[in-house]
Amino acid sequence: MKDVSALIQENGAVQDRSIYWDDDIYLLEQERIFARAWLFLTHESQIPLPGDFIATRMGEDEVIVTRHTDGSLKAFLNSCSHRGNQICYSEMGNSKSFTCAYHGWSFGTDGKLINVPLENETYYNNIDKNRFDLRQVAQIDSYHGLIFATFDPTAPPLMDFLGDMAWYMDAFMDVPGGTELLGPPMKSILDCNWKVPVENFIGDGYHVGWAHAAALDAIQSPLTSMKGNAPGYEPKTSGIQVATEGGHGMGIIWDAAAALHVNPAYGEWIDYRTEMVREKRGEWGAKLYNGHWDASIFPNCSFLYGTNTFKHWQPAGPRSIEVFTWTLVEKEMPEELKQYLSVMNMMTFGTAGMLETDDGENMEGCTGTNKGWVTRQGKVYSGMGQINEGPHDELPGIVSDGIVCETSYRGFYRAWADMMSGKSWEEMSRGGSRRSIKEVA
Ligand code: UNU
Ligand code: FES
Ligand code: FE
Repeated sequence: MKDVSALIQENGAVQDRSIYWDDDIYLLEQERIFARAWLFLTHESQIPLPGDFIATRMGEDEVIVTRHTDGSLKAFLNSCSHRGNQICYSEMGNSKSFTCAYHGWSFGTDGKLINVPLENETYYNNIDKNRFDLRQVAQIDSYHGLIFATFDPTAPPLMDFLGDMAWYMDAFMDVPGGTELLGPPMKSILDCNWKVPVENFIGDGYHVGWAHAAALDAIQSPLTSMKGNAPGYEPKTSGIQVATEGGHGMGIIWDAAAALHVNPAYGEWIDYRTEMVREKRGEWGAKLYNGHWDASIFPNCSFLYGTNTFKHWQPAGPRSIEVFTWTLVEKEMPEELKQYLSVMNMMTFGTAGMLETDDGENMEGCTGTNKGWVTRQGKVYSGMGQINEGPHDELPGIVSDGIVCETSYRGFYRAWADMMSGKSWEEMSRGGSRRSIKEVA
C-alpha cells in the first residue's frame, strides 16, 4: 500500500487519487475511521418506544439499534455470537427479542443472550451465556435527537467530537420543540467512493450554479440567480465556508434558508422563527438560522439546512455507497409545511431528485475515472481560497472569504489524514485537526 502519510498534501489541498479507488485504503478506513469515529445511527423519533429497533451499519459492520425496556438506547452487532449469522433482517420494527434463524439463539433488546435451544440437553447447563452477549458499541449518545455511536472506548464524548460544529448546528437544531428527521429514509445506490459526496456537501459552492444550472432554472426559485455563475452573482459577499475542528464543515449562503423553495409558507416560517432565534442566540444565531447551509458531519453524514435534506452516505465497498435521504424539519412546523418540505426534498434530493441526479453523475465520474492505472497515479486539487482564510473574530473554526472556495474540503481531508495515520485522540487534539480555533486563539 502507498505511504498513508503522503496521501493528503499541502495542508489538505491535494488528494492522492488512490483514496477514491483502492481496496487496501478502504479496508484501512474501516479500521481507523469507521471503527473509531462517532457515526450517525438514526433519529430518536424512529425508535420512541421500548422494543423499537432499526437495523443499520457502522461502516461495514451490521448493527441493531434499539430502545431498551428501560428506555435507554442500545446498539450492538447484528451477527450471532454462535456461528455468525445475521440475526435481524428487517430494517425496523418492534420486538422483545432477536432470534437467529440458524439455530435459534435469542438475544434481548440490549444484545444479551437470553435463550439457547436445548441448553440443558446439549450443553448440560454448562454454557456461560454472558460470554456470548452481542458486541455492544463502546459509547452511544444523541445530539438534539440525532443518535450516534462509536466502537472506540477512548473516543471523546459526542459533544467534544462534534465540537464547534455543534455550536453552529445549535442555531437551527436547538429551536423550541426541536428538530426531527422524517423517515423512514429514501434509499438509493451510487457507484462512487463515500468521500466524494461528503466533500461535495461540506461546502461546494462552486458546483451549485454550474452542475445544477438546469435544475435551478426548472425550479425558478430565488436561487435561480446562481445559475451558470453568471455576472451579478457575488461569491465573496454572499456567504462563507467554515472548517471546524475534527473535519466537519459547511458552506453558508446568507439570507437564503428558503431560497430553493417556491412555496412562500416556508420563508414565512423562517422569518417568524428568526426572531425567536435572535432573542436566544443573538445576531450571529439569527444570521446562521436564516442562511442556507450545505454541511457534512465527519465522517459520512451531510445535510442541507434550508433545503431540508439529511444524507447518510453508507460505504458499500470502495467504489459504491448506499444513500439514505431523510427530510429535516422542525417539530413545531404545521403538518402541511412538513409535507410540502418532504415532497420538495424528494423532488430536489430524493433518488430521482433534480439536483441529486446532477450530483450523482459527477460523483460517479470523480470515482470511476480512477479505474485507469495511469489516472490513479495522479492527484486531485482542492486549493481554492487557501491563501485567504483563517480564524474569525466571532465565529469558531477556519473561515473562508466567500462561498466559493475549498476551505472545508481541506479541513475534512486533514481530519481524514489524521485518523488514517493512526493518531490517538490525544494526538489529534494537540496541534492536529481536532484543535478548536477558539482554544488556540
Ligand atoms: O447542491 C448543493 N450542495 C447546494 C444546492 C448547495 C447550496 C444550495 C443549493
Ligand atoms: Fe471540477 Fe472538473 S471542473 S471536476
Ligand atoms: Fe449539488
